[in-house]
Amino acid sequence: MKGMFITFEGTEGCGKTTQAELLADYFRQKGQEVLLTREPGGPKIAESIRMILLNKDNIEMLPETELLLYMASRSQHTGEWIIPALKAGKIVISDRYYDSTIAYQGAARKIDRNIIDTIRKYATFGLVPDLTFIIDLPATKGLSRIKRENADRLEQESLEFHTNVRKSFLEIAEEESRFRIINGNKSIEEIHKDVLKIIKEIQEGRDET
Ligand code: T5A
Repeated sequence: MKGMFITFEGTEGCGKTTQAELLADYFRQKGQEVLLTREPGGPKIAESIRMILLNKDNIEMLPETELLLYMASRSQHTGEWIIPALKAGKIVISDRYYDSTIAYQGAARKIDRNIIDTIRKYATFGLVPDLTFIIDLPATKGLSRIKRENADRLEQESLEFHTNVRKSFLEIAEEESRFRIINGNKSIEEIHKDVLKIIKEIQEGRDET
């Protein structure tokens, strides 16, 4: 498989990071070059913005500021890391990308979707993932995996907030063919197998064309 942009999405503690790492290992074992990265974050400037966004002391942050900071972080990440890696033929796996903004800042913070889509197109240079896994898990179950004393600013939000995020991911998944919903209520190994099944189907489809 040539360069491909794969993203993992879902609610807090759904197991995205674990699955993104396992998939990166799978590709590396096959001899493919992989950029495994995350949002908010990645390059230095984007990681600095991440610290502002997740700092639980920043309770006064306005939804508008939050949206623009996520997009600023994403713009640097996409332009500095993701696009050059894809041009070099690498497989890029990102733990979250702009679908998280639609779910968190759109559905949960109630920012107009048209505003998000307009800024998103500019901030990402129009880059859309080739494949997006949504690891679906009830918000309560994911949150129970996170230690409360370590909870960041977003994780501290209400159960209603996180339930809206989950609902939104399931709605977004209906919009484009790049989405695959994975049942997050299974073991780590079983979910990895489900992810690999989809990857292999896509590889076979590509080989036939
Ligand atoms: N955000 C992000 C926005 O609001 N807008 C945006 O545009 C973007 C990009 C990022 C925060 O920013 C928000 C969303 C987030 O609130 P983060 O620290 O990167 O914050 O946190 P998350 O992305 O939410 O990721 P987490 O690391 O908290 O959770 P993951 O990645 O879902 O889960 P993972 O793999 O780390 O696993 C959590 C725990 O569960 C276990 C793992 O071992 C680990 O202990 N686990 C399982 N246990 C049982 N069964 C399984 N199947 C398991 N899979 C994993």
